[in-house]
Amino acid sequence: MSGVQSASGRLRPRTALGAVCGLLAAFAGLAAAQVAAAVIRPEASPVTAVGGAAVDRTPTAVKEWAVRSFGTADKTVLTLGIVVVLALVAAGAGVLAVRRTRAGMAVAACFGLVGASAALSRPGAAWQDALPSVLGGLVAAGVLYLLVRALNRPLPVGASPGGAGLMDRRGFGRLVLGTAAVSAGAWYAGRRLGAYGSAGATASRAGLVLPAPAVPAPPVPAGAQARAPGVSPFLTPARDFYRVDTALVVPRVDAGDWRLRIHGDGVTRPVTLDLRELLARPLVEHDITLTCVSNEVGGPYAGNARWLGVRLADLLREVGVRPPSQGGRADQLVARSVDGMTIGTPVEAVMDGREALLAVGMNGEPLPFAHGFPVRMVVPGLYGYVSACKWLNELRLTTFAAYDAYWVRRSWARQGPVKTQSRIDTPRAGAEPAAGRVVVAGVAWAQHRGIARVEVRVDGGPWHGARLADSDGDDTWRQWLWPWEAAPGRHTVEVRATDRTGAVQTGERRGTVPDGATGWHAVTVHVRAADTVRSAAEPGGRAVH
Ligand SMILES: Nc1nc2c(c(=O)[nH]1)N[C@H]1C(S)=C(S)[C@@H](COP(=O)(O)O)O[C@H]1N2
Ligand SMILES: [Mo]
Repeated sequence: MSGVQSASGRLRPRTALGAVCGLLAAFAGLAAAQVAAAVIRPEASPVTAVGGAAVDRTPTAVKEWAVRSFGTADKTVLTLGIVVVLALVAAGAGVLAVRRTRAGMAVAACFGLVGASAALSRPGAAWQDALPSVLGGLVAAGVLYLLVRALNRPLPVGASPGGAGLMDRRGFGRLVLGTAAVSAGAWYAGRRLGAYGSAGATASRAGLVLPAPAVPAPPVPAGAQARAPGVSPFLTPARDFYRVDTALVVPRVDAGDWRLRIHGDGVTRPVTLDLRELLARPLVEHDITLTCVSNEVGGPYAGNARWLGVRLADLLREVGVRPPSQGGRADQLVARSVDGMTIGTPVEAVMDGREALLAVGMNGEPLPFAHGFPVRMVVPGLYGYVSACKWLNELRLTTFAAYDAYWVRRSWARQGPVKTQSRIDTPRAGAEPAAGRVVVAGVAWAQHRGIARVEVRVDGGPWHGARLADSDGDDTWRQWLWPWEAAPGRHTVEVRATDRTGAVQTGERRGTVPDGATGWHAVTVHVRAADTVRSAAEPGGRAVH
C-alpha cells in the first residue's frame, strides 16, 4: 500500500484508474446479466428491471411531468438516467476498491442485489428473474477484484526506478483491454441471443394470416378527411400511432404460445383459448379512436384505427357472464397482460352493445408488437388505461369493490369514460400565416357519443360553427374545418365540441389526473400583414418565408 502514501502526484492517476476499474467491472457485470436475461426473460436484465420498478413507483405527478416533457422519449430518458447513476456508483466503487478492495466488491455485489430485488418486484415476476442481476453483481465484483489486484500489484523490486508501489502498467493495461473486449463480446452475444429468443415471435407475426371479417366495417367515407394541409390523417398509420405503456422492453409474444384464460366471479365455464380458437370465431371490423387519459388538452395521445377482433361480449356470455344490469355478480373485468399490467373495465360497458373487441388486427395487419401483438382489448368510449390492455393473456371477472387495477392504485379514477375533446391541428401554435383566408382545422372526439358540432372563436369573440367532415360513426374522432378571415396581428384561436347528447365540451381547465384533462384547446398565431409578403421581394426586405 506504499503507493497510496507516496507523492500525491501518484494518487490522482490511481484514483482515475480505480474509476476505470469500477466502470469496466460494471460493464462486465451488465454484459453477463444481458446474456442471462436473454435466456431467462429480456425484462429481467438489471437496467430494465430497475427502470420498470422505477416506473411502477414513480408518483403519478412526476410521471405526468415526464410524459409532458419528454413524450414517448420518457423511457429513453429514464434508461439513460439509470445508466448514469449506475456509472457514477461503479466509478465510486472502483475508487474505493483501490484502497479497500472488499468494500468496493461489496458495493458491486449490492448493486446486483438492487437489480435482483427490482426484478422480483415487477408484476408477474418469477424467482429466475433475479438471476441476471445476481450473476451481474458477482461478475462485477470478481472483475473488480482482478482489476484492482493488478492495479495494486507492485513491480518486482529493482525493475523500476520509481521503486515499489508503481504498478505493472503493461500487465494492468492488458487486463483492462482483455476485460473490455470480453465484456463487449458478451454484450453483443447477449443482444444477438435476445433477438434470437424473439425470432419465433417475429416469425409467428409474419406468418399470421388474419381471417376476413364476418362483419366488415363499411368503407371510411371519402369526406371523413378534412381537406386541409396539416390536419391529422383520418386513419392513423400504425407506425405513427401513439404509444403509452409501462413496458421498457416491448413484449414479443409468440402467437403459437399465446393463451387467454377467462375466469372469475360468475364465470360458469372458465376457458383457456389459444389464438387458433380465437381466430375461428366470427371477426368484427370496427373503426375506433383510442385516447389516453394522460393526454393534455391539444395533446398527441389520440389515434384512430380500423380494428379487427372478436366481440368480447359474445365470448363473455358464452362462459356464463351476465352484466350487472342482468343480475351478474361481477361489475369489473380485469384484463392482465404478459408483462403483468392490469386494466379494469366495467363489465356493463363491455356488454352494453358497443363493439368492445379482443383485437387481433390494426389497419389490416396483425397488431404491431408495440401495440399488443397478438391480442389486445379495445373498447369504444373508454380511455386506454381502463380498456385497452395490450399483450393480453387473462380476463378475470371481479368487482370494483374487491380489486384495484394498476393505474387505480396510482391515483387514477376507477372509471374512465372519454371526455369530449377537440384539437386544432392547423395552424400550429406560433405559426405566422399571411393575413386573409387561413384554414383552421383539426379533430374532435367523444367516442361512443359522437360529435354533433364543433365551434371556433378568435380572441374570445363569438363562436362560429365549423364545417364538419363526414362521420365514420360515433366511435371515431371527427374532423372539422373553419375558414378564417385573419387580420394581421397576434390572435388566439379556440375550439370546442358538442357531443350527440347535446353536452358542450367544458372550458374549465383541469389536468389529466385523475380522469382526463378538460378545457378548450387554444392556439396563438402571428398573422402577418399581407404587405410583408410583397416587401419580402423588395431589395433589403426579409427573405421569403
Ligand atoms: N399491457 C399494457 N397495456 C396497456 C398499457 C400498458 O402500460 N401495458 N397502457 C394502456 C394505456 S394507458 C393506453 S392509453 C393504451 C395505449 O395503447 P397504444 O400504446 O397502442 O396506443 O394502452 C393501454 N394498454
Ligand atoms: Mo393511457
